[in-house]
Amino acid sequence: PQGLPASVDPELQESLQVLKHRITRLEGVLTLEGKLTEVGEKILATNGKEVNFETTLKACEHAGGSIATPRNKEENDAILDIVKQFNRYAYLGIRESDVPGEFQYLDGKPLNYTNWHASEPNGKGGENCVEMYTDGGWNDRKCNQYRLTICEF
Ligand code: 289
Ligand code: CA
Repeated sequence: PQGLPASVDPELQESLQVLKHRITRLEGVLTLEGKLTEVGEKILATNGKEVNFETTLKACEHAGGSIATPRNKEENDAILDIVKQFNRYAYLGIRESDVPGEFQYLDGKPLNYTNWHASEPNGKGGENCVEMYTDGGWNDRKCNQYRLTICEF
């Protein structure tokens, strides 16, 4: 009957098990093909394309995700794996705030993890986006560069 939790409906429970199994298999295939990286609850993926920051945002949104945003060392390392695999810098989901030299997440919340490269950020209002170098360090950079698209889901 409608409104009952899934736990009391054996048919629905069975369907959920089948779906979970299929999703797990798909994730395994995509991971083996290097198209998907799992880190905690997040899935990271790249289409291998290099575009500017705004286009990265649109591409990730179009795919149902958002631009990769490292919130701890584990996530930074997972993004770095992709950056190294493609040997291309990538923009991150971090932007300069109204205060020159201060950076924040795209929703305006303050950063709770940073991995600035030595002497960065140094743009002081002139470099509003953030790219990841191939050593995992962050550099504030103009938003019009062509960088590897990495999305999180
Ligand atoms: O226009 C400056 C950028 O190209 C970068 O130049 C150097 O790599 C460093 O000064 C970076 O901080 C800077 O973003
Ligand atoms: Ca810089």
